[in-house]
Amino acid sequence: MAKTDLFESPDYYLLDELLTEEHKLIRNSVREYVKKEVTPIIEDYAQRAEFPKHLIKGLGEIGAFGPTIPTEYGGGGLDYISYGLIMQEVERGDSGIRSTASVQGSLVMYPIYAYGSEEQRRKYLPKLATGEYMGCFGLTEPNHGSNPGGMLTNYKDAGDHVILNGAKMWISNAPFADIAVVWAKGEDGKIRGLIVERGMEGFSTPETHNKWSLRASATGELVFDNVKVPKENILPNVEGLKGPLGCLNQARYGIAWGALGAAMDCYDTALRYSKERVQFDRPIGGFQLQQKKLAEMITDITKAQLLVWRLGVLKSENRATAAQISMAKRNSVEIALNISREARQMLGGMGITGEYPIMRHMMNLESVVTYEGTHDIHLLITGMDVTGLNAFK
Ligand code: TGC
Ligand code: FAD
Repeated sequence: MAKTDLFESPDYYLLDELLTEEHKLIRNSVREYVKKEVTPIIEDYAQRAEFPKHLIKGLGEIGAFGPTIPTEYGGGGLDYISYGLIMQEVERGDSGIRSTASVQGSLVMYPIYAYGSEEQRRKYLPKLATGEYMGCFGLTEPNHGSNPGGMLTNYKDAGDHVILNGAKMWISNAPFADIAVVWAKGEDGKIRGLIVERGMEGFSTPETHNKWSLRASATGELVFDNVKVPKENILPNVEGLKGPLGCLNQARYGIAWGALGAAMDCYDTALRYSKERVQFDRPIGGFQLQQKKLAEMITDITKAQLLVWRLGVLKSENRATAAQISMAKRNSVEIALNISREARQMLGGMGITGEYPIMRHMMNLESVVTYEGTHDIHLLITGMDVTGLNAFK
């Protein structure tokens, strides 16, 4: 049954005053889209573990694919606050839908824009911006997740093309993607990005099943068995691990805002429920223990909103560091997970049902806290940044 979306966004410190009219317009139009198109159907798709493919066109129309890519390539030409607000609103609907948008914009369009040739930009970006083409990003391998530098996927020179071999796993959008930006080692041991197209012989994308998290997002493997990739599909302007990690900066930034959207939805749901649900002849929101939960939730949301807003300003000025982005990604996901767990308890038994979005957000966030760098990896990035000492290896 389609659900009515009563979401009201918390703004305890009047942070709307920090936004321009354009920011608010973008945020509100995405919010309306999510209320109309995503929340009424998302629970059913998540329960069935199916990606709602019909949303792709609309996501392209609201500018969720490549908001910061220049308009001449079909992107939105927007600043980073706008990008963040779009991700916040989309993830308020569902982290899996935000994943699709993050991968498309930050992990497929961004590397083609930042590292690609002019021909590659013109060939792929406009179609990716509308959703006519969908993309995925292959970095993680079965034996190389947190340590992507050890990857085994490799390519060998064969004249006008290269021969690609190896496998990637846990790849969002893989089962339906038209193209994959794949990171692989050349014979010189250097990592480069290749655009692999669906239909190339030896390239397959088996779907990953039985996920308890991000059920409305399609995840799969990328398998390369002597795939002939034309040399013109190699991204010419980057080599080394900084290529994929540069893309992750973009996506992690989007998650820092996105996870807050999920947190806000859980808080808003719990707040409303606490005023309506009566036990011992009183709304449960009148009990101190429930108020403690709500007060801590809104405090955490407000602090995180300030952090991502400031990060957005720095990012728009090209001054945000990778370590600052790590801190914000980690913080937003941590508070969102805690809020989802507390909010679920506030709904009692109803909290475990699909009548409310909280349990879905909570389960989704278990992926968000792992992908794009795990919680602990981001902590180590902060640790290394402040001490100058590397605790990874
Ligand atoms: P390290 O030696 O530190 O660095 C290698 C080179 O990369 C440079 N670099 C960065 N460049 C840009 N942005 C960053 N954030 C960067 N971090 C490092 C670095 O300066 C160096 O450059 P150069 O010129 O000297 O070569 O690398 P390391 O091997 O020690 O690894 C460091 C570590 C652990 C932090 C890194 O590998 C890491 O972040 N691991 C986590 C892996 C990860 O996040 N994977 C995500 C896969 S994609 C995904 O999850 C998509 S989910 C999408 C969705 O559905 O929403
Ligand atoms: P591991 O690296 O094996 O880590 C296991 C544990 O060890 C973690 O707790 C980790 O924090 C800890 N650990 C590792 N190294 C250290 C260390 N040095 N010090 C202390 N602790 C350490 N990848 C892509 O390339 N593209 C995608 O589109 C994509 N989408 C994904 C979608 C989903 C739903 C999921 C779950 C994952 C996705 N990933 C994707 C992969 C994701 O980025 C990895 O799962 C993540 O980077 C962690 O790698 P791993 O799972 O191999 O865990």
